[in-house]
Amino acid sequence: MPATGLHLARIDGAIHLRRRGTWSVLPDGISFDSLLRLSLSELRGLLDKERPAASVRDGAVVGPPIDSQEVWAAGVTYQRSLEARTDEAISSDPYDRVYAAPRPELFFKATPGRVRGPGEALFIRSDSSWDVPEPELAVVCNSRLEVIGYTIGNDVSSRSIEGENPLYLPQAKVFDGCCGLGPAIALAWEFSPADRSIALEISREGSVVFQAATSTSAIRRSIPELIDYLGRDQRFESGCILLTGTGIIPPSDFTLAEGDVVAIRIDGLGLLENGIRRHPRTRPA
Ligand code: DO4
Ligand code: MG
Repeated sequence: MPATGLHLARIDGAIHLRRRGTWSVLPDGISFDSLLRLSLSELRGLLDKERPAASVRDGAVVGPPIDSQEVWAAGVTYQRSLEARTDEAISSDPYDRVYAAPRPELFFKATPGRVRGPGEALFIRSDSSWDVPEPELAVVCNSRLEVIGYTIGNDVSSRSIEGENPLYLPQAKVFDGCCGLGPAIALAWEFSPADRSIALEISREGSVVFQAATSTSAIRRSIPELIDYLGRDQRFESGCILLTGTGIIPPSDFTLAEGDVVAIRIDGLGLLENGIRRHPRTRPA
C-alpha cells in the first residue's frame, strides 16, 4: 500500500478508505460499482464523512479494485512502446501512424474475471513464445467518465502473437489472468498523475533479471484525450478502468517465464507484485 494519501482498497472483501494514515470500512452495500455510479462530487461528499477507525489485520488479503468494470487500454502512447512494436512487427507502419495520429489506439483489455489483484498469479499464454509485463498507470472513471482515481495496471502481453500480425492483437492481450490491478485507488482530488515515476522489476529464482523506470511525463497523449475517444458512442454504466500505455518494455531477448515475479511501483500508488504462471495447454472444463 502507498505510505500516504487518500486511497480506496478492497481488503478482506470489504471496501476500505485510508485517510491521513487511518483506515475505515465503508458501510455494507457499498461496492466499487455503487461508488462509480456517483458523480465525482457525490463520491467526494460520501467519502469525506467521518467514520470510525478500523484495524487491518496482518496478512489481510488485498483484492483488485474492480467489480463489474471493463478494462480498456491505450497503446503506443510512449516512444519506447513505438520502438518495441517496430522491432517485433512485420510492418512498423500501423504503429508509426497511430503514434502520430489524432485518434489513439484503444483496445479492450479485460473483463473483471480476467483481472488479478496484488499477490495473485498473472498468466502468460500457452501458445506464445515471447511474453512481457507492461507497467501502466491505470485511470479509474465513473459512469460519467469523470476520473475518480488512479491505480497500477499490468497489461501482460504476447509479443510473438502481436508481432506475427497486428490483427492478432486481441489474442496477444486478452486471456485469463492477463491483467494485474491494484493495490488501491488513489482518489483524484488528492492525487495528481503528473510526473510520477513508474518502475518495473522482474525477478527470477531470487535474482533481479530486468529493471527499468520511466515517468508519466513521457506519455505522448493526455488522459482527457484518451477518455474522450474511449467514451465516444458507448456508455459505461458502472464506470471503467483505462490503462494508459507502457513506457517500459524489456529488450527483445527477454521473455517472461513461469515462476518470475513482476513488481511494479508507481510513485504515490504503491506496489503491485505478481508471480507469473504459464497457462497449461488444456481447455477449462
Ligand atoms: O499496439 C499494441 C499494444 C500497445 C500497448 O499495449 C502499449 O503501448 O502499452
Ligand atoms: Mg500496454
